[in-house]
Amino acid sequence: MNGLHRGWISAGIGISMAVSCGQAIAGGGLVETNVFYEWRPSVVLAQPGETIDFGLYAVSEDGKSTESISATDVILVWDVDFMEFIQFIDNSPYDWFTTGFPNDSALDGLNNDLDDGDFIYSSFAQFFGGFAEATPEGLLVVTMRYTTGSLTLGTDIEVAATRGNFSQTAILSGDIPGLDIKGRLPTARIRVTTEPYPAGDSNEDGAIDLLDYGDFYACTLVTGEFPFECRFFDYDVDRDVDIMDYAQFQIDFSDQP
Ligand SMILES: [Ca+2]
Ligand SMILES: [Ca+2]
Ligand SMILES: [Ca+2]
Repeated sequence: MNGLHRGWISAGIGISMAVSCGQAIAGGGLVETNVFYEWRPSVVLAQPGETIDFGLYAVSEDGKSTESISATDVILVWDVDFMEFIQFIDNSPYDWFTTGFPNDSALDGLNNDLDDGDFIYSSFAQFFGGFAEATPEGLLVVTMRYTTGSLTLGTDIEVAATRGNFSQTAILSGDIPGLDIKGRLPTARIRVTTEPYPAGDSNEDGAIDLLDYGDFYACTLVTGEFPFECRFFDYDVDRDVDIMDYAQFQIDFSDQP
């Protein structure tokens, strides 16, 4: 289905899902975690007031096989000072039976207000005609549209494992009824800035070289609040300069004049 939706929609018979899918009890056996969620994009530099579409993908973890999915529950948490939720876009290549925001007012009430920094999104696969399939390349589950707010060195849209007393993020298996097969959960990181600046090039002389390396090293030693001048080196926008950033700095580094 294509289209833009703000509320809960149901294709087919009208149903109301007040209860979100809970974590499965796997009959005393090992709980498999075969599918992980992923944001695309996961790191964004944006201007204030910019609209960004974040695709949420379900990816099969072993990189080879596909995994059958019967339902997904996703808790999103974000900071309303920096990101405003606009709507979800039902643009999955799979035709979900239902997709959207269930009424959970009898539970944690995350969906009583979609603009307060949290909600739980749910989708259910078709009962007949085939479940959804998470592939190694990733199945687009849904797209979440946000607009950026105030300037920030970095803010997150986090997929949270749990929220409140009842709500849980889950991916239910299509092969084993009730089994939660979710793996690791992603965070999208967004820097809101009016100042385009070259990553890695802290003295802005057009080269990423030993002159910048001195600054990079100094930024790795920082403790406490992340300094504005270290923004050049925080490639993954998680408000630190560490080995993850060094990996990209190393790739970009040139000692040529
Ligand atoms: Ca809410
Ligand atoms: Ca430089
Ligand atoms: Ca970093």
